[in-house]
Amino acid sequence: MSVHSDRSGHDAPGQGASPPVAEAPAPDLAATQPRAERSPDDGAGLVQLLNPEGERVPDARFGDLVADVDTDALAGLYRDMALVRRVDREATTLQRQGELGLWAPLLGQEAAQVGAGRALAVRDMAFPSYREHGVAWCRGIDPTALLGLFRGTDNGSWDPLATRFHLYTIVIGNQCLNAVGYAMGQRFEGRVGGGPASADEATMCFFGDGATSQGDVHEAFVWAAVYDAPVVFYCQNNQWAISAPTAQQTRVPLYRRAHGYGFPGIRVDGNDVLACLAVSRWALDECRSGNGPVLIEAFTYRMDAHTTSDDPTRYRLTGELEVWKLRDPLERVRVHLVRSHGLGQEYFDGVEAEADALAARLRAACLDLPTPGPERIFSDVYVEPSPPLEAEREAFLAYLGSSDSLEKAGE
Ligand SMILES: Cc1ncc(C[n+]2csc(CCOP(=O)(O)OP(=O)(O)O)c2C)c(N)n1
Ligand SMILES: [Mg+2]
Repeated sequence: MSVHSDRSGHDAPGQGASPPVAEAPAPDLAATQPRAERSPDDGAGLVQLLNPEGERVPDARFGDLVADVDTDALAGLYRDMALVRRVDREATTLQRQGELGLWAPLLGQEAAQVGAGRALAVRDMAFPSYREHGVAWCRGIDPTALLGLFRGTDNGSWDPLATRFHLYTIVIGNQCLNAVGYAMGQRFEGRVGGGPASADEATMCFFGDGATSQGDVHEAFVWAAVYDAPVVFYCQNNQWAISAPTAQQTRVPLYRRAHGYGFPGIRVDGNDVLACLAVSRWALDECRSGNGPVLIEAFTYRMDAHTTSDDPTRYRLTGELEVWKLRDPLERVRVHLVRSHGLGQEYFDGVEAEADALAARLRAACLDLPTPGPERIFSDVYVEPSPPLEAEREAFLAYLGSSDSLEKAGE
């Protein structure tokens, strides 16, 4: 597969190690002034490279950015999406069977996530919300590592620095502030603007349409803009924030919000993995070369419920879902691979078999997750020991052991 490296030779997700961080030079505050040459509007319509019928759409600006995506690479993107979809379906089933407390389905958003995830270089940093199972996959995180949070047995099990993938964030929009702070650090430490052969970095921040109404996201946009932070704001507009439609969040297309802050915004067909890959590559390169931030609005649709606790039939019409099924992100790639690349059924059968094995492994891993003791909620809260927290822990454990505790009372 050759999707793993981008045009400027950045290293690939899942391969290689991040370079050591250079000694931090003093921040160049003069360079944080807004630059007049920035184009306020890079969103002249929806970028699409593969339409729902599986036909390539010529695009003078972005087409070349995926010129390296040959049959193998495109088949690899299909495989990514198919396996991620299967993980998502299996996890939803596990929740229905009582093995997970909750699951946040990504059904329909596979292309938006795999396109962005495969554009990231290893050394780039990513900040997810709680639905980014496809991006996690691209960062090399085993899907079994996602389960503990939703089973309530851990608070997130991967190392954010080693994987360059922050832990899931459920507080809406909060990760945007974290991401901007991280990206400002990348800039202050001289890890942007070194040229194509350099080890420049960028940050990508994932959030939803509803999150754009949060103060945190507004503040993140302001800070990113005035500090030219190398951050790609990747908004998956899946049309709904639980039961609130996008029309209740904004009077303008979301990508245009960027104009008011003074950085480019662009809207991409979020069900088109090639377009998402191309636009993300462009935006990440902008950031690495010192031209960040950038806002991408990936226009997509959440085909399942908000979470397994939600019932979308209460607030949306089935007809809407039927329209989006025709824009399925996997199907258009499958059709294109068959018609234009001559890929045979055996390839798809192989992916299906791989998905079956992955689902079985996921299920077994879920049932095998150790149940932690009650003291677990106090661990990994702070890096340094915290006397007040330790006192709370002792008091809580003493309470659990006492006859006042509800558990004891029930005995
Ligand atoms: C600060 C905060 N307010 C409210 C919630 C409850 N909440 C959870 S998800 C959600 C909707 C988010 O919608 P969107 O940003 O569009 O993301 P999506 O779930 O569609 O991916 C809300 C309001 C929360 N988690 N955090
Ligand atoms: Mg949404």
